[in-house]
Amino acid sequence: MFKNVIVRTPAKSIVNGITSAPELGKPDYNKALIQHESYIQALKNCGCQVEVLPSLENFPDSCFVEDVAVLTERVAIITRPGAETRLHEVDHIKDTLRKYYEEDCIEEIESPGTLEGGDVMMVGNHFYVGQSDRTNEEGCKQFIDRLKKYGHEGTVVKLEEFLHLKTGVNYLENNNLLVSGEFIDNPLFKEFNQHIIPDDEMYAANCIWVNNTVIVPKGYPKVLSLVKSLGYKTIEVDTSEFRKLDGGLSCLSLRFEAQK
Ligand code: CIR
Repeated sequence: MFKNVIVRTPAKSIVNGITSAPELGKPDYNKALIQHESYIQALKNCGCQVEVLPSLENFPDSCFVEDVAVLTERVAIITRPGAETRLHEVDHIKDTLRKYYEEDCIEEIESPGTLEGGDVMMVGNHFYVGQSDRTNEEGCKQFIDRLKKYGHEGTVVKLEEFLHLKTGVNYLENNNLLVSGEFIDNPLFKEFNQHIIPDDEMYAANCIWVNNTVIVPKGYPKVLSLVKSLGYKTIEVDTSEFRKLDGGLSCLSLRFEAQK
């Protein structure tokens, strides 16, 4: 269960965020704020206590707070983003994490390692980590070493196309995995009940399980009915403005259970 959630309010500079899809246009700041509010409300409806951090104008992508830390029940690992403009976002999360974790349970990824939280998928005690354009081999190695220190395990998944691991594969608990694109038929996932996301709704592979409810991006009817058919309660949240920057539901929060 996740009791705690951290989010960060989008900055006005969100219009200058990184995107691989400029053809979708720039995000509308006011609309992004409204969608962010609904996202917070959805998480509260799932029983989470939500801490809302202030916007950071110098960091256009900083509302994608998932990328700056990986939080487990035993350890907080501060990442080292591979996107240069995002590297120093981590400086703005450390103090917040100290409120939730003991100092000796806070770890960091160090240079030359890079790692972004979007590349990490938690399955109980096991963490899959995507080796991607943002998360390098050294970052994966450091991450798995840190995990082991706390009794967790890790597996590296090599990415060919997706931005992050969770852009294309997401765990919904109960052994259910949503898989899309390059992750379909990956032998690393063969033990899961795999549910294939159709190509025309690929963006919605990024759903999040929050305390037995699954939050699904609004506007993807096939994925919504798939998730419902698995027996989950669902909440739809519109993320159209974040999608313009390759951001999905998971990127917008850190979901965890605080240690203190
Ligand atoms: C970026 O390119 O870094 C942002 N525009 C999107 C980050 C999405 N984060 C995530 O999937 N965890």
